[in-house]
Amino acid sequence: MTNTMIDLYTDATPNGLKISIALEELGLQYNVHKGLNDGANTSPEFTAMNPNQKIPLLKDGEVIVSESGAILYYLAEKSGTLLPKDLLKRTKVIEMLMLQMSGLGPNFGQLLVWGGAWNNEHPVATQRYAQEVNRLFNVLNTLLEGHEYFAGDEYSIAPILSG
Ligand SMILES: N[C@@H](CCC(=O)N[C@@H](CS)C(=O)NCC(=O)O)C(=O)O
Repeated sequence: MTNTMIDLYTDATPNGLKISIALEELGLQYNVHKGLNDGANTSPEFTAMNPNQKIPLLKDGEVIVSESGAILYYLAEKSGTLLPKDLLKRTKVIEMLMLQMSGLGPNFGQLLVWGGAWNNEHPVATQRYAQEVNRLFNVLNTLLEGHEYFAGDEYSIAPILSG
């Protein structure tokens, strides 16, 4: 593992916290940059690193990675931990990664916007995302049944993503 100082552009959001948890679990040193203050994420400097203008973003020397799932995957590969070696177990962790990034994350985000930030102005939209989030919570409960963590009994990036 290279020992360059990691720079984390983040904020107190669910996606941002995933990366802080992983870095702390791995005991890696890192500098934190507030990513959403005063339009920091739309500044020319930040946009040059991530044209999508979203946090979290991780800079590790020459390596610049955005998307919380991709960052967790990078940190797992870099450290050689948090991903099972066995192909099937590893694939189950990737399955959880995909489910979180494509299902839970976006739907929960929409629920917070329609139901919270926009004061439930359009109840039908809030209801649509609330239903989907509840459905996904039931899926998570089922996936946890009989297992220590999401995606099996080995600690990995899966519980960090979904916790
Ligand atoms: N799929 C992305 C989502 C990133 C995302 O939506 N970040 C939000 C904060 S959690 C953001 O940067 N919002 C600022 C904006 O949209 O201007 C990930 O998992 O990293």
